[in-house]
Amino acid sequence: MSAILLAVAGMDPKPWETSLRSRAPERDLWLWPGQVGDASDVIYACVWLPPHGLLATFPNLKAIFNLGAGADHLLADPTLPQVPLARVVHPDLTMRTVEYIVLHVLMHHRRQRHYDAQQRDRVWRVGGQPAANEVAVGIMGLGTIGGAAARSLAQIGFQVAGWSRTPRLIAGVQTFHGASALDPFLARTEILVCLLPATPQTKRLVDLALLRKLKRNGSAGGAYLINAGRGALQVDADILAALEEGTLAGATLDVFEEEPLPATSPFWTNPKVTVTPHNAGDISPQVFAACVLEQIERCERGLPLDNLIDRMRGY
Ligand code: NDP
Ligand code: OXD
Repeated sequence: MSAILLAVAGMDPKPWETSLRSRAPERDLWLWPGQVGDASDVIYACVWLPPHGLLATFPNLKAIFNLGAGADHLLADPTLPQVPLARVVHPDLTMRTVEYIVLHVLMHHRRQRHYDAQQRDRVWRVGGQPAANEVAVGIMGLGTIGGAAARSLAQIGFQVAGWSRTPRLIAGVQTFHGASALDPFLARTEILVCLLPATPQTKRLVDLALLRKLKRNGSAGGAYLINAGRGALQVDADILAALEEGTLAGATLDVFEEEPLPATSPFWTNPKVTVTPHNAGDISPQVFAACVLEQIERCERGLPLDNLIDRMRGY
């Protein structure tokens, strides 16, 4: 027997189960918790936020497939089995996240929240509006998703720059890399987009000191922050302080230090903040099933898996 385990927490497993079963009815699929038989039968695991310790209970596991891009939750499990760990890399996930970034960059650039407030108050007043080519957007993280977002924003006309760990070249995008290049990158950035993985090096990077290094957006008076990477990258209290003192004119947050965002969080009611429930880049279950089954076939043919997480690097 060789079974595939599906263990997802914090969301409905049904669509993932249905997609895997319909694409591969011949395969034995076990749904955790509940439909799990002899642990030694499990060879592959498809997971999202599984409880730490769970994967270590399957002694014959050959590979782990993360349902999303960021595998920080898995890497934080001290008992994670030493088998290949792959993430999803697919245009479906990339372009959904790019949609989100473009939407929120434009929302801040066009001061949409200000016009929403005017509409609520039945006010007809036209404000000044810079062109995209007068505004500097900076993207932290120039990987699969950050790179695609940079290209899309550059195409709209924004002055786009990106910051990564190692050098990256993207046509039409000014690139910075490494810790020593962070300050010059921030100094030219009016709208900061975070698309970094959560690693020991990036944890709590977005704090008040970092936000104060951003360039003030001319028309808004403060800079803007969009975080669709991970909540661990930011210090929630410092973002609130930056909004309060005017360093930030607004923020869009898809991720938080604690998720789900507690009902008592001041982010919910802050008029300068847009909150979304970590849904910037949902992947479709059909696409996920196709990717995983392709990976399993590679494994069975003795080929190396694609899109492996590098455990030393942390992403
Ligand atoms: P990639 O692994 O393709 O890219 C990561 C980027 O971050 C790379 O450019 C990398 O640099 C850079 N980076 C990593 N560590 C550092 C560091 N210490 N200093 C500077 N740059 C660094 O990831 P993706 O683009 O696919 O996804 C990025 C993250 O976005 C995911 O890890 C996940 O956490 C998050 N995400 C969130 C979603 C949501 O729904 N909110 C949806 C999808 C992703 P280098 O190029 O040198 O390797
Ligand atoms: C993530 C994802 O990593 O949704 O958050 O892919």
